[in-house]
Amino acid sequence: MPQANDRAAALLDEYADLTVMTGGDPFRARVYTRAAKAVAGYPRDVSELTPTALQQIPGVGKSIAAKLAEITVSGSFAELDELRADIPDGVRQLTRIPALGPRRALQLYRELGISSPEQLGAAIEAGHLDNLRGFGAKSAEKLLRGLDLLASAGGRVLLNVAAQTAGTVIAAVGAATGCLRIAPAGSLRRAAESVGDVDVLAAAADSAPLMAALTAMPEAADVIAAGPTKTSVRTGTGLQVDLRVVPLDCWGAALQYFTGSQQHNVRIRELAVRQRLKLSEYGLFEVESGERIVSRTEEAVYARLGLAWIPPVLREDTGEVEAARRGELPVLVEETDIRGDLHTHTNLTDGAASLTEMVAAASARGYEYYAITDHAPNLVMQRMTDEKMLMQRDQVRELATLIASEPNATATAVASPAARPMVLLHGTELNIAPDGSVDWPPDFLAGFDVCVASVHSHFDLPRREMTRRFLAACENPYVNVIGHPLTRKIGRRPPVDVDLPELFRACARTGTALEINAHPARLDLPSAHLRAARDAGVKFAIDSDAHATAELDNMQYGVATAQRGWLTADDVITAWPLPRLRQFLRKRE
Ligand code: DGT
Ligand code: CA
Ligand code: CA
Ligand code: ZN
Repeated sequence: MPQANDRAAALLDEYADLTVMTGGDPFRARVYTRAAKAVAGYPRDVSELTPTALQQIPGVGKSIAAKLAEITVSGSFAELDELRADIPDGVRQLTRIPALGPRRALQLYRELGISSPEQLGAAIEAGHLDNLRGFGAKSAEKLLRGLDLLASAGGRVLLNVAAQTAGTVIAAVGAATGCLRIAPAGSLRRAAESVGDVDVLAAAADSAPLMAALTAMPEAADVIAAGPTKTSVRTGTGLQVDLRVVPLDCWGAALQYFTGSQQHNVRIRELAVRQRLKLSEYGLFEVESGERIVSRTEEAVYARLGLAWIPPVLREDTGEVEAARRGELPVLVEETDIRGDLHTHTNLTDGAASLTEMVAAASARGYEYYAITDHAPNLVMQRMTDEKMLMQRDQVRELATLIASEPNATATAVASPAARPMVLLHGTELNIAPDGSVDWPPDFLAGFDVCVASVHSHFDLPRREMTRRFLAACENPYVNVIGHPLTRKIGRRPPVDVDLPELFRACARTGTALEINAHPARLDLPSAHLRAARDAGVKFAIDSDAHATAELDNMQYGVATAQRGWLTADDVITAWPLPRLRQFLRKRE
């Protein structure tokens, strides 16, 4: 996705936040939030579009198009600059604290002069919030928890942000004279759920042109360290990039070393020592003679240690070394195994694209089946009604007929390069109420092909009630998938408190799948819980939860999360052929 789009989207978002904070029209703010999402997900570079072309972006009218044009020219727009002048930047930082909305952030600023997360922490400790209207003891406690979460997220970024930065670096450095090989390493290569800094490894005889290419990048705002083997820069948004350059004959050993994790490397090195070998980023050496045995490929390094090559997603020292020694590594689910997506939205609720646009984009991915699952009525702000849902169902059925009769239709709304027509499923994303009930009665639910059910409110229920709530949802014969089960947002919202073993047992017993939500801010169910769930008999739906056509690509992060949980294609219902999936969806029989 073009970087100009992300920058423009961030500014529109900031404008929406500041509008709400200054008591402006919340509807106007929502228009900007929606446009920001659409811009971020738009496949073409907004800085290269004419005002007319900009208005083709969903949710972008004349006035927002003008602002986007202004952003391209000046890096900002006048109305935003005006609002910025009223509110210190730190106050907007406050809104990044989970549990603190824009209005209450402004209240803290106006009434107590608090203009940064640090000042907020100090004010809570000093008891300054105790007598503030609308802030009870409970909310002070929540705010402290939110501050902790913000701090522990530290400077870490989400996987997609790291991947994008790595992509830009690899394009620039890879084009430098003498670059023989280049690849991401570190936590990004392992697809960890957040990334502290981006590690890139390159091979070249002379590193100078590669290092120069890195420091010359417009994104390299600061050069932290510059040397012949390692150069580190920081981007404008504060993300560090470490570039290491090694001779080609050390490539495999260096890639193994810099991929980590550190705990995995410690384990591997112990194994080497026991074989009177020494492993470093330069190669695997015989201790006695000092002779280098292997270093060119990772496969050779692992093989010489008596191990099968271990996929980077498994290198966390959670049993992978032992499994590799015994030849018992799992055959991990791959992105090419994925046959469909069971959780996606359109602009009927909070998506940025129309039904036909989403279906066309899904079809272009070659899916065998695809479910549209817009929000259900109890999420009030989405304004869903029975009528709207039924009307959408008619549209879905019509579109399905069209695809079936014209699988290669290009003149019509759906462009499908797939030889086989994609099957459309009509579904919904239900809301699990605190008592475990969902939006509609059984007879209405029976009309859907698939139901995802998610927690979207009352995140703070005590464990016993939360567990009962999930169990009731599992018992509902129409609920097929529990969406983003822990409802955490990485670095922003903690997971709900639920008895996981009990939830897993209920899912297995009732034939309810747990989602692996692929959105990089969610990655939920988190990989750390997947093995326990699988061992309890749970099946998983890897879903994009796409709210824009470009977000269908997030599937890769869901697959990586599943891999980090050691899952195979058989564990994943969205990797199953349609007949097997349909049977699973008929849980009530
Ligand atoms: P991050 O950046 O916090 O998301 O996590 P990593 O795993 O990318 O960590 P990073 O960037 O500090 O180092 C990249 C890899 O390099 C790490 O996974 C293993 C290797 N490495 C770096 N320093 C050491 C070290 O002191 N000892 C060992 N065994 N390995 C290291
Ligand atoms: Ca790193
Ligand atoms: Ca690093
Ligand atoms: Zn949801």
